[in-house]
Amino acid sequence: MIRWLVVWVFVSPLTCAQELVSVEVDVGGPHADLTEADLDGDGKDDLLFLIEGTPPVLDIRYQDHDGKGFGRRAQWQVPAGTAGIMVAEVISPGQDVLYLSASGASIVEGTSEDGEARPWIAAELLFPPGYRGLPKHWGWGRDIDGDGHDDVLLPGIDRDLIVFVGPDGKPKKTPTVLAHPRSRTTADRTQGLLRVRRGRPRTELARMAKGVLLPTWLDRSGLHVLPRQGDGFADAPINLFPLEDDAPSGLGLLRRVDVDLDDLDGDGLADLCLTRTEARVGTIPERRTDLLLFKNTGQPNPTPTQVIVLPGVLSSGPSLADVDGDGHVDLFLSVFAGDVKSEITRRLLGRVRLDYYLYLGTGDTQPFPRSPSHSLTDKVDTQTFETWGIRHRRILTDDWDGDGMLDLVQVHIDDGSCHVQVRHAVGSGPDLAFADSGAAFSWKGEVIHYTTTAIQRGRPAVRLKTTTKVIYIMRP
Ligand SMILES: [Ca+2]
Ligand SMILES: [Ca+2]
Ligand SMILES: [Ca+2]
Ligand SMILES: [Ca+2]
Repeated sequence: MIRWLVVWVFVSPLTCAQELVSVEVDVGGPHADLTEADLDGDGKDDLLFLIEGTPPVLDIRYQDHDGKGFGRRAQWQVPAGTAGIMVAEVISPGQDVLYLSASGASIVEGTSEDGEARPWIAAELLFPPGYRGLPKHWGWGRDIDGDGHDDVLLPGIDRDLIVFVGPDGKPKKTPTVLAHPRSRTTADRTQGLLRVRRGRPRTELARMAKGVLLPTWLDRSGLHVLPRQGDGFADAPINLFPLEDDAPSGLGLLRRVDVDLDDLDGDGLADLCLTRTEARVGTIPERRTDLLLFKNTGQPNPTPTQVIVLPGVLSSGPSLADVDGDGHVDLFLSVFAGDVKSEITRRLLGRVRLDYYLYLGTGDTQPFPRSPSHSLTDKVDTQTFETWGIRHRRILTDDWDGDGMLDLVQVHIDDGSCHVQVRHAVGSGPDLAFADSGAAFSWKGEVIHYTTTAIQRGRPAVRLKTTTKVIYIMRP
C-alpha cells in the first residue's frame, strides 16, 4: 500500500501534464556554432554562441537559476590565432573554455566576469600558425585519471598529447606524449609553391578497457587502442578490431565506413559497431549497407558477432540505448531504399520514404534479432529529405516521463510552424508501442534545424533553431 502511494505521488504530476513549455533566446543575427555548457556550475547549461567577426566573439547567455530563461549575457573575445575551442571542467565548479592555437592553449574560467583568457599550457599543436577565421568546436575534456578533474587530449604537432590537470586547475606536469599515432607529412607542389601538409587519424578517448578511457583511433587496418601502462600509456598500440584492407577495386565503386563505440552487451567495455555502405556509381546509384557488430574482449577480434544487412542506406543512427528499459541495449536507426526503383520514384514523385527500425536487444551472444522488432514509416518530400536539419522527424533518445522507457519525439513542420509531440512508450517486447496522445507544443516560425538535447539535468528538451533564435521545448 505504501509503495503504491509513493509511486502515485511521483507519477501523477508528470502524467497529468500534457503540455510542454518553451524557453527561447534571440541571438539577433546569425551564429556559426552553439555549445551548451554549464559555465557557472549551477547544474544548468549556459549557451555559447560563436559569432563571426575580427576577432570572433563568444556571445554567452547564462541560464537563470530557476531554469525559466536566459537573462544574463556576456561577450568574450576569442584570442587571435584560435583554431579550436574546447570545454572542460578543470577549475570547479562549472566548465571552462580552452582556446587552442598553434602554440598551445589559453583558458577562461567559466565564472570569469570579463572573459579575459590567460595562458594555460604552451605546446606545439597541429593547428596552422596565425590561424584566421572561425575556430572549430574541437571537443570536451574527459577525466582520464579519475581524480574528478577533466583532462585534455590535444593534437600535438607530431603526436597526440594528454594534459593531466591538477586540483588547482593547472596542468600537473608537461603533457604526456602518446607514442601513436604519428603524423605523416606530405608535400606537393602547386603552381611552383611547395605545400606541406600533416595528417593523422583523429584520436578519441573511449572506454575500451575496464573502468578506463583509452586513446583510440581508426585507420584502414582497424581500430587501434593504446593500453594503460603505469601512469601513462603503452608504447605500442593494440589493433583491437583488425579490418581487412579490402578497398574495392574497379571503377565506380565507393565505400564508406563509419564507426560507433558503444557497450553492446552491458559488460562496461565499448564494443565496435561498424557501418559499411557501398555505392555503385552510375546514372542511378545502387547502394547497400551492412552493420557489423564486434565484441570487445580486450584481445584482437577480427570476427563480427553479428552482421545486420540493412534494407537500404543508413540515414540516422545507429543509436544504441536501452529503449524499453529491460537492461539490454537496443538499436534504433533509419534507412531509405537505395535501389533503382526507389530512386526513380524519388525523382518522379518528389517523395522519399524513410523507415525507422528498432531492434530490441536480446541479451544473447548475438545482441540483436535478425529483423527489426518494430518499425515506423515516414514519407518526406525531396526538399525536406535533402535538408539535413529537418530530415529526421522521429527521434528516440530520451525518457520524457521518467518511467525508464525512451519516448518517441515526433516533429512536423507545416505552414511556417513546427509541431513537436512526445509519444510515451508503453508495453514491452512485441507489445511495445508509442501512445498516440502525448505532450505537444507548436512553435510559430521558420525552423531550420531541430534535435534533442538537455540543458537541465534529467529534463530532456527538443531544441529548435531558426536563423536568429534558439528555442528549447521541455516538460513544465
Ligand atoms: Ca549554468
Ligand atoms: Ca583528471
Ligand atoms: Ca532493451
Ligand atoms: Ca518514458
